[in-house]
Amino acid sequence: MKLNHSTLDHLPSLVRRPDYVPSQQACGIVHLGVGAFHRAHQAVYTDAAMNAGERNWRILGVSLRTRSVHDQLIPQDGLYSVSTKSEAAPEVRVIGAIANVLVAPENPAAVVAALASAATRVVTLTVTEKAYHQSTGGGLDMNAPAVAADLSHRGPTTIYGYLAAGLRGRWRESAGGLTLLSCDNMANNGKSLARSLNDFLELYDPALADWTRHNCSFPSSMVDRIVPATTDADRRALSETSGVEDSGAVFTEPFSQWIIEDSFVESRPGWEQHGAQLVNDVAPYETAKLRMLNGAHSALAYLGLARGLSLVSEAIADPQVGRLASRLMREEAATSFNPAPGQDLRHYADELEARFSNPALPHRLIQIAMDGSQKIPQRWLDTLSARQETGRDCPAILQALASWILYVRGTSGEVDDPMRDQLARTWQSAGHTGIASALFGESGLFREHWSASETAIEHLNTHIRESAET
Ligand code: CS2
Repeated sequence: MKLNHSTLDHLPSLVRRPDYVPSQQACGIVHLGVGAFHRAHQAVYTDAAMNAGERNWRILGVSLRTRSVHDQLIPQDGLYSVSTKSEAAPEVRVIGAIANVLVAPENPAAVVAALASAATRVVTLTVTEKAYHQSTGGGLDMNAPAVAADLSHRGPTTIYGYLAAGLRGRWRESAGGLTLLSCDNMANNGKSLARSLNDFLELYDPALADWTRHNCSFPSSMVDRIVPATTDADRRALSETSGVEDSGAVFTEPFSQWIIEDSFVESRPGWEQHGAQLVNDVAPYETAKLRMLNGAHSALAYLGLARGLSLVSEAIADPQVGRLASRLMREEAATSFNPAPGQDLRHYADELEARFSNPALPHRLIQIAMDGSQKIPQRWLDTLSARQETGRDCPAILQALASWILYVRGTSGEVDDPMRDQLARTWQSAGHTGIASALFGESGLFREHWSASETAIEHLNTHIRESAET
């Protein structure tokens, strides 16, 4: 049975559906980046709020690049299912929270109008690290061609161009301020968005920069749910087991966490009634998640791929790779920052190992290996830097980092990374013996994040040499 409004009441009873009539609810949120993660995370919390009786919080989704999600969801009236997979029986739930999906390049004016609308009170973002166009030294990369084009009003194509045009519309129409809630895996994601947008607006329209500083808020948030890319086999299995044909289906683990800095300028759904936590300071949770979960993920990815493995569950089960990921989390990442009172990092690491081992959720290492240059600063380099400052080394991270360095050389497969060409050029000029220092030495490409000690460079060189010999 094809999923859409008219079939909603006829779905098999094992499939949970919205307790509200989706088409009768107006939008209150614009979400940039309606990928699988958003559909399995923020949209689920918002759906739960509307199930509990809150009204008019549907989400207008925006795809910044391609039309694939639009083509999956629009013929289904925005409906899609989320299946949780574990050793227990899968649970399938239809989500009614997404009202529409705009494909930004095809209709930029509609995206700007939605951002400017007084009905929109919150803008959430899951656009991935690279869409923030951070320079390797931190802050907005004004020289990125897309940013430069938006600055000279030849856009919009970047998040900054869209937000600037939308905010200008709000200011002109007196539509009120906005909460801009970054849900991407970056350290201080809220502050970082605020700073980069402010840098952009100062050049684009300084008066608008001022209005934005006074009328908008940028809470930081930590988001966590493992959501592998959906495959055709997943969709077929869903149709066989539940009778639901759903092009927009997402498959995820039962675990879900959302910790949000409590700083909203306008109303918002009561997400905290449905599992989210509103706190004053997200930092310790965000740091633990980025350095432990994501840090271990990236290590499993590069070390696992080098050994010919393809899934996270295989890599964590591999005695050497699994032990290294465990050390990275427990001995290096967990000891690199001050936890919040009551935050039990040992228990957190135990939970993470169990989640990585979930046999029912095939999570491909290649998906995690993507965009490494954007991920390793907050996943590894911050840990390396914090521990180096207090004279402690990170043998596990150094081994993983060496594996990434070899990976981005591109000799064992296509590298999917916005810095691919720059990394390839660095490899060409520095070679095996100079690459570690060209990337992480005193004047290396990533020096703002971590300037490696001589000993660390030696360790990296040894790992690189040993790997080249095998
Ligand atoms: C992963 C994350 O793809 C990746 O880089 O490490 O997407 C990870 O699955 C999520 O952050 C989990 O919350």
